[in-house]
Amino acid sequence: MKTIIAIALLMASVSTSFSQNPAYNLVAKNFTLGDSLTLHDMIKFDIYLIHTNAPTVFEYAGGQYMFNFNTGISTTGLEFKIVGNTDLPASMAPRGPQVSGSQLRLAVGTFPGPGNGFLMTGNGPNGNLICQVRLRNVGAPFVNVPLNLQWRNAPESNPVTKIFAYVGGSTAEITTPSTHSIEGGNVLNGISLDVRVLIEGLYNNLFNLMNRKDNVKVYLADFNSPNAIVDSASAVIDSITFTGRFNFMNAPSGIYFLKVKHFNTLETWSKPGGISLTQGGLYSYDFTTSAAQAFGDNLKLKGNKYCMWSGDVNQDGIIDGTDLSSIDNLAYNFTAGADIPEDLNGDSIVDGIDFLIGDNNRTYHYVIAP
Ligand SMILES: [Ca+2]
Ligand SMILES: [Ca+2]
Repeated sequence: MKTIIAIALLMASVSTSFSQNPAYNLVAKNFTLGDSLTLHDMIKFDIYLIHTNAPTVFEYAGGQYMFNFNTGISTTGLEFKIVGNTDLPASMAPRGPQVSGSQLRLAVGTFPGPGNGFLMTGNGPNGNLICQVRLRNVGAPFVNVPLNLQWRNAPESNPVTKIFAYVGGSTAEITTPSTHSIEGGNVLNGISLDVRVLIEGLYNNLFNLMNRKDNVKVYLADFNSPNAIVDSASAVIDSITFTGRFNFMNAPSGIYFLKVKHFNTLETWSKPGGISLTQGGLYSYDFTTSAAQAFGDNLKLKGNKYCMWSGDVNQDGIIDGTDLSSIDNLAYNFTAGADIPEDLNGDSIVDGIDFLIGDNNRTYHYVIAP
C-alpha cells in the first residue's frame, strides 16, 4: 500500500513538473556607487533570478532584461556594460548592453534548445546571478538626482523584460512582471549643499569679488566624537556668488559638521551644534555672514564679510613661520605660475602682497575643530 501511494505521488509530481510553468522572482540589487568617497561616476548592480515553485522544473532558456531610468543623472553621456560573473553558461548570459534614451537594455543570449537549458531548480536563497552590470557616467560624476531605476515591463511598449523557459519540451515565455523588483535602486539620492565661503586672500572687498574661482573640498564629519569623516565632495566656488554646490552621495541622513579645505587656506569647521541633513534634500550654509558660522569663530572679517584665513601653505593646520618662509623664498624670485600654494591672492605670481597676507595671520591662527 505504502509503495502504491509513493508511486502515485511520484507520478503526480512528474506530471506537475511538465504541466506547470516555473515561477520566479527577478531582482536587481547590491547597488554600489563608485569606488571612492569622491568619484561618483559609476553604479554597479546585480540581476538575480530566483526559482520560487520547486519542485516544478525551471529549465531556463533565456531572458531579455530592460530598465527605465532617469536620464537626468547625466549631462555628459553614459556607458552601460556587463561586468563580473554569471552563473549561466557564457553563451546563455545576456549580451549587447545598450543605453537607448531612457532605457537600459540587455539582449537575450543563445537559446540552447529543449533539454539543454540551465536548470534553476534547487539553487540557493539568492537564486542565480544572471549578470552584473555597470553604468558609468562619461567624464564627470553623476548629477545628484534619483536614478529612479525601474524594470521595463509589459504593457509598456517593446522592448520589455521577458523570461523564457523550456516547458514540456518547447520554448515558453513565462514572464510575470509582478515578481520583478528592485532593492535599493535609488542610489543617487544624496545630500546637496550650497556652501558660501570666502577665501581671504582671493577676496577683493572693494569690488566684492573673488580674484578667481577656486576649488574647495567639503567633508561631512559625524556630529559625535571622534567626528569621523562620512563623505566628501568638491566644488568650484564662484567668484561672484562665493557659492558652490556640494553633492554628498554616500552620507546617510544625520547631523554633521562641515570641514572645509582649500589648498592654501586654514581648514575651517562649521558652527557648534552641527547641521541636520537629510538624503534627497538641498541645503545651504553661509560662512560669510558671521564669525559664529565657524567653529571657534575661526573666520577673518574683511570689509563686511567673513573669510577663511589664508596662509596655511603647507596644510599642517597652523599658519606660522614655516608658511611665511616658503612664501618669502618664492617672493624673492617673483615665482610665477598657476595654483602655487604661496600665491595667496591668486594673481599667479608670488610677491610681497602674498607675504603681507600671510604675515598678518601668522600669530595664533590654527585649526579649531570640535
Ligand atoms: Ca602651516
Ligand atoms: Ca600673488
